[in-house]
Amino acid sequence: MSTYAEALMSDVQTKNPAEPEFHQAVEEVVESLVAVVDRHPEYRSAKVLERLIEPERVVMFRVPWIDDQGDVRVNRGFRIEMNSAIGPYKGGLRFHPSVNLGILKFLAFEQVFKNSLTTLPLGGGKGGSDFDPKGKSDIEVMRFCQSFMTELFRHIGHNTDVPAGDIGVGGREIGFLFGQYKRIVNEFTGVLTGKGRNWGGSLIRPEATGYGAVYFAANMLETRDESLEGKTCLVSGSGNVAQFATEKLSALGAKVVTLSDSSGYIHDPDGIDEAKLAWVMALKNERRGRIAEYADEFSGASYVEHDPNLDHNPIWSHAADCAFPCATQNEINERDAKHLLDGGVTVVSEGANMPSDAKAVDHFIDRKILFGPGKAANAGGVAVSGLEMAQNSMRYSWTREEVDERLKLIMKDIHTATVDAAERFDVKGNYVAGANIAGFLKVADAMLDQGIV
Ligand code: NDP
Ligand code: 2IT
Repeated sequence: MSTYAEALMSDVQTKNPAEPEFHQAVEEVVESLVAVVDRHPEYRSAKVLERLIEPERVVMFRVPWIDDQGDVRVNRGFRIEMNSAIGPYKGGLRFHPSVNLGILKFLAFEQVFKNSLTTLPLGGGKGGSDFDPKGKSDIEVMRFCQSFMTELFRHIGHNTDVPAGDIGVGGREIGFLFGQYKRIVNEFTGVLTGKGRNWGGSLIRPEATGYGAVYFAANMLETRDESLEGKTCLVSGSGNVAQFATEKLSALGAKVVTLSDSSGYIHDPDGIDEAKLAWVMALKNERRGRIAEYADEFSGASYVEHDPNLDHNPIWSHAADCAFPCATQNEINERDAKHLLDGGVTVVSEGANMPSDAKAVDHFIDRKILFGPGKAANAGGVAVSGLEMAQNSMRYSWTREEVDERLKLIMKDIHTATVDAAERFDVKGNYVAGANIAGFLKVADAMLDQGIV
């Protein structure tokens, strides 16, 4: 690392103690940008990087609610408004017991670059709560969402900050949040994305992140004159992103053999076809059950319980051609990366945010596999959120085919921008550096234009 990067990182660590995920996300970007600030001293003198790592605003608030037993519960709510240089803050809300300030800051930081890559005018933000929707009744989730929005509403707006879903926040939660916003503000606007079809949602938004990660993998494979047809794929997670990555992979002739949740993973060597996926969707989205049940339902499939004492994640040890991590951050470490490559994987497309840790990423890059980092590979979700905002502004909606076509084009543009930036800065084939640089340049130039704010 250069002295400049070292000084910057040391400052980040001192000012933001106990935020390891934020340090990890910043360090990767700073390493990619050393060559850029060397070539462009104007970014350095205007302290663009120093300003990018400091959120424009952080809101943290109490979320009190009453459970079905009549007991008072208290959770913590957050919204990180990271950067608005190129558009209103935009990014998801995560409801998960692990949520804390550092995790949301890493997500908000990555969102700034991702949103810039989409080619749409979207700034970056992220929010959420340590509330755990698992095991809660629909009414408890509604009470929680209403309390959460009763504070959040004053900080957001369709031209200010437009939240969406992430882990633990899907169509049900967005519905409750939107209902409460509309009730308080007395305005029907596109203040959230991922809305229901009948009340301002966009077709293809539920599918967009998973489909986009698959389109990105197809774009990477095309550079080697290959396609996804006939490829065996490992997918982790079994939520929104994993489900639609699996759907698109099957549609393109690939075979998905794994899925997981926080309790463990299933391996189905016969492949998770359309009928099996429909069963998984009903299990996860309606019955809200555990993925372990898959192995009881389908003969030939096996289930492996998560073992917190293992130093690796056995889902990544199965032989395959491609991997789509679609669960959560740091689910692939260096050992997992080695297992993936030993098992024949040559394509990794990150549906989740930062699922590969720093050493795993280094391993993928050293071995020159096709590695699509989350900022580029999973940008399809927020891109279609941007298209939802455009449709809301026009008070019009595009067909499924139109939105899917735009999503494909955006993913292709992101791929091209990433490849081009890597070439221009002498790191050809490195999608991590390419995505960080391409995402950075648009935001950095806007920040230069707008003065010291
Ligand atoms: P969901 O809540 O729909 O699904 C999350 C899945 O990941 C579930 O299977 C869940 O298992 C599993 N999971 C969550 N936390 C952990 C953990 N700590 N350890 C192991 N497994 C875990 O979320 P999404 O599918 O929307 O999000 C998945 C990833 O994709 C996240 O990293 C998110 O930030 C990212 N992403 C999402 C986008 C979107 O549009 N939704 C856009 C871009 C990125 P369990 O059910 O047991 O909790
Ligand atoms: O990480 C992400 O890009 C998301 N959770 C989606 C954000 C959005 O605003 O659609």
